[in-house]
Amino acid sequence: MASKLIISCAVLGAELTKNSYPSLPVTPEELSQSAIEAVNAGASIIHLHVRDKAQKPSQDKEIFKEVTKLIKNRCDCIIQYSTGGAVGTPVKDRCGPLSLKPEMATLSMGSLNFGNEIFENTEDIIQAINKEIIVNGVMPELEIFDYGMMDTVDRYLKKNILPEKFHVDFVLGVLGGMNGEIKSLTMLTDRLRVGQEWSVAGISKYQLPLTAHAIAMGGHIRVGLEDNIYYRKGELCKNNAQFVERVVRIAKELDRPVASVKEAREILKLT
Ligand code: KMH
Ligand code: ZN
Repeated sequence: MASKLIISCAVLGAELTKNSYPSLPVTPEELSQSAIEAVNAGASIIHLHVRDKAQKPSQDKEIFKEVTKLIKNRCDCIIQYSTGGAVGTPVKDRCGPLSLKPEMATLSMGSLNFGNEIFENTEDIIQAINKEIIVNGVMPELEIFDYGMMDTVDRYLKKNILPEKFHVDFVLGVLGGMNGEIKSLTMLTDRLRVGQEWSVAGISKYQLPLTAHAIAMGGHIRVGLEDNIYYRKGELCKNNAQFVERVVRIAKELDRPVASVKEAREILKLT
């Protein structure tokens, strides 16, 4: 039987600007408010990127600390720091916030074209971030953008490089990565070890169909402005919570109970 549904919300990302989404939450206050609204709507994981005062993507540990404090002051949730940062962020900076020991952090499992840029994750980069994740006792979420990255996961598992416990997230629909067709998702889930918990983050138009399928397949789901700004074609979403609310409604119709934060920690073996 499928576990209860864990909803993650990627509240900001590194690529989006106020030009394309005017009410983008960027300051610590705006970001924490949006995260809290998402949690109140049913999300139990907040995938976090932050911005500096000039609204530029940042891996500044102090900003992560401030946003984390603002969120935790007002609600309990699992906070997952991005180690992807923005395209081109040096690996040392990408690891910067890990010393704050968040419950979770991302670990991208390979390089890919990211629009017209390259999101670089060489073997050295993956292993350097993985090492910092282990040193700080953080649970990684392996970000899979393309099919071959599952081979890297298998190779690392054979070599015993990865921590014992991890979560897997398929990020599908990046321009340069694997598309978000349903058959992409089923090909990827076929590669997982039995019992491995997984989620899917569908970029843009893929978000809604992948949500419905992941819920039915027993996976978990990530939504949020980092991945998609449109509630439906041509209509910008109101905020992060609106996406989470829709996932909760679909899950209810599909008879899949939504996990509380406590239950999410149990499912992910974070406790
Ligand atoms: N901003 C992307 C280049 C992550 O958060 O770990 C990478 C990213 C992945 O967003
Ligand atoms: Zn991210």
